[in-house]
Amino acid sequence: MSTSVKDVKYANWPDTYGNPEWLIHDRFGLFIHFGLYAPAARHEWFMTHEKIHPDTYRKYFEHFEPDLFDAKEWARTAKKAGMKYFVITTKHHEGFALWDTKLSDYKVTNTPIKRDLLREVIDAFREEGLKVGLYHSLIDWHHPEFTIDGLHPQRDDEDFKLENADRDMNKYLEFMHGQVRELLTDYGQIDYLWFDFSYPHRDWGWSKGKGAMDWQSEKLEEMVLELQPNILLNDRFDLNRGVTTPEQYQPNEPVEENGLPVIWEACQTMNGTWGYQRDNLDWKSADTLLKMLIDTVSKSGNFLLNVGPNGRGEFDYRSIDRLEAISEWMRLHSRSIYGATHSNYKAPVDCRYTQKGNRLYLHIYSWPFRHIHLEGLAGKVNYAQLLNDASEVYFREFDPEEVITSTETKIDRKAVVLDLPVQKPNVE
Ligand code: JFZ
Repeated sequence: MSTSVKDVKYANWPDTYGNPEWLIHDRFGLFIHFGLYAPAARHEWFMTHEKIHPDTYRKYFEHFEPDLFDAKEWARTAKKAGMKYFVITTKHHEGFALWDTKLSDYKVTNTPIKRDLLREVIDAFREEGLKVGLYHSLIDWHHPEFTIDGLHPQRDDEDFKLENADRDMNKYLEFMHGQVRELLTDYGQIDYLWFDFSYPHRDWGWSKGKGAMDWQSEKLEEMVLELQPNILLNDRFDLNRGVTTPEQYQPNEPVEENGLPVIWEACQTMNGTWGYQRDNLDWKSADTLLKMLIDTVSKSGNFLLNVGPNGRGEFDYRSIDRLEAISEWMRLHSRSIYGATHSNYKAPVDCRYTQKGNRLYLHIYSWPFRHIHLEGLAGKVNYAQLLNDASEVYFREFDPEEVITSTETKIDRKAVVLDLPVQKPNVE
């Protein structure tokens, strides 16, 4: 018996949103960025970086043919890696719809692949028991009514100011809200909606950034909750509520606001880019990624790890290598991840604690020592073992404050499980 998170008050969680218990429990998800930027293979922002006009960009639409795409394979890979939910780009800033939308011709079913790939992904992941999350870009560089701002690929076109005078954001909003309505109507239960993103404070002089007023976020939120009352939302549509999503950085401690915990999710890349980037050499090691996952859970956060499938629709071998290493670690250590939170005990140098009831998991990032001193645990440890093989770990009390665990084994990245006689129910 654990106390339900329904009873916990979170600073960023309104009663009107769905119950976030599953998200907080599951901790680990797969982010997928898949669109026309996959065959271009040079970052999902290249349209803006290279100032490519939508007419020129169209060639990627005409050549989009991920013939090796296999949603079931993606889903199996994610499940094996211990991921319990996923979030996929339905439309990124480029404006291309990965589903058979009725509101635009710029959609996957009009490309050579001709299939509703989003539906295949949702069906396959659901089948494997993962919760369904949809990423949807508020920004749209393809739609002719979306006003050109400083992030737009056409920002330097000679006549952009004239063009803006002709652009009507209200028409874009009708389209954008309509597409969100489709996504939340035609694909069964959607567990998580991940909007991206708002930048109201940006000001380029000739144009301003966009936020809640520009997206009509209140109205959007109302529609979303009406269509999917149990849905979870992130906070990037600028209403100061919903899952907060620090991007490509790790907070220093559990996130709090006004003394209340905040539901947060670190979204992280494997190589610094979200869309597939062939020539990227910036790959994090599997070890680093696992440390990031552990670090996140040790601060009561979620970890959303990205994969950018390539233009043939496959996870590239460098992503697969990492996911396989993560799978093996998770097979042996996921008990220290699912349902775990931060601990109030202070972890030793280069270690992290995660805790679940009276189980304290000591994650040792590297093993430079023979002994590890655990502050504040004297008289509190009943039993200690390695998590990977349940082998006993020797410990003794050192002074009134500390416990020492000691082992000759090389236990890099392994967790030591400490059983504490705390009068809390064991929720494992
Ligand atoms: C956004 C996208 O632009 C990017 O392509 C990717 O999809 C990522 C997950 O989200 O990037 C952002 C959004 C917001 C911030 C930074 C990057 N931010 O608020 O600092």
